[in-house]
Amino acid sequence: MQSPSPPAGTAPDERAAQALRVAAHFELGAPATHAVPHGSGHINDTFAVTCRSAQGHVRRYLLQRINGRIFRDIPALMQNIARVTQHARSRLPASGAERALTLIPDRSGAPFARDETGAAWRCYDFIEGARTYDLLERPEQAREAAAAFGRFQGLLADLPAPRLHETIPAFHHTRRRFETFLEIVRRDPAGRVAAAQSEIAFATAREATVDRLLERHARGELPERTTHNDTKLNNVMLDDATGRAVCVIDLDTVMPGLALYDFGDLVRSATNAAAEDATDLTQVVARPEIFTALAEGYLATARSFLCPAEIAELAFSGRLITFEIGLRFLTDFIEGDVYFKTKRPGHNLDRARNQFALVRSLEGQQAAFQRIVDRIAAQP
Ligand code: ADP
Ligand code: GN1
Ligand code: MG
Repeated sequence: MQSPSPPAGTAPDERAAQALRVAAHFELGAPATHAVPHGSGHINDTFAVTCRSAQGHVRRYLLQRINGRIFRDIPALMQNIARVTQHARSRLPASGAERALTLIPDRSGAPFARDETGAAWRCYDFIEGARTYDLLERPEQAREAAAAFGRFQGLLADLPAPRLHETIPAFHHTRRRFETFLEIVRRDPAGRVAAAQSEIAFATAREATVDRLLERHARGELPERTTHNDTKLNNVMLDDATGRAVCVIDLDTVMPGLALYDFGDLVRSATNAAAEDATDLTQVVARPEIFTALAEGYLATARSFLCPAEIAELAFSGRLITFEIGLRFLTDFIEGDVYFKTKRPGHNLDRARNQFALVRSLEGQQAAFQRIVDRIAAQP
């Protein structure tokens, strides 16, 4: 490619201009005329690219600069995504409204292209007439999202061997996340430990929860499955007109995992009455009616393959994954904001405080949420 990547911190319009240049390396069928930053993901740089043919036909694509600091083996990552999208497409009924992401190859037929700096980019068909939600607006959206992720797990149950690559090793290994947190606190590389004393105390006091699912997995009670592992609400597209789930997206972490990690992250991202980074913690509560919709939606599509031990841990999984992601935000704050994109000083600490407030709310409602799961699971 001709143009180097703009360095981190480059103005958004310059980044978009680079996306436009990179678009020329993919098989888009018409020249790219316009690129704008898109979405609110914390990991990749995402752009909506518009192409206009000589006849005036307009078509959009989703172009992403893959975060190469986080994903160390891009060929393996993209091999996973190619296998998963092909398999999902072959399993989804052609007549249904739901679809799989479609990768657009580069001009050499490869599933990604590298720019002059070595940064990797990929391109998908743009899913039109649908959108993602950072903050849930209606319980029906929770039901749809949870049903879509349950269906997604079901679609991948018969993915032919070999096992998918682990794109981020030990991604949901909560014990290792906890050990990393302790190590970063010990090193205090950015001099921020003093600013996070009460959050560190909150996390340290909950060490006892981190092994529960890992131990049950080690005992053979919770099976390994192919899971999404990043099931936050804004990783599923909902149809603008019908509200129905159209496509599960953000497939970077689809790999071996526990089904409970997916349900847990739905609880984390959908039950919160406030945004993930809201600083008014009085607004951060886990909404029981949303939890009910999640459990109903997820069990509607996943109960046929889940085992009793998985169903028994659904309520706990929300609390665990909310704690785990809060711990990751806190670790990143202490380390100096090296992982998640941030928009303001202290952003990761705000996110950690928010997630820990949600953990408190989930802890307080644990018995009630367990009864909700038990009631739904008992229905024929
Ligand atoms: P990240 O890993 O940074 O979260 P995502 O793959 O989730 O990146 O993409 C960021 C956002 O871009 C999504 O939340 C969604 O709103 C939008 N998006 C992603 N893929 C598509 C697509 N194929 N069509 C339309 N919008 C998309
Ligand atoms: C990241 O990529 P995105 O924004 O959908 C992160 C998830 C976290 C989430 C917290 C690969 O998700 O693990 O739960 O932020 N993805 C990765 O909002 O680390
Ligand atoms: Mg995302």
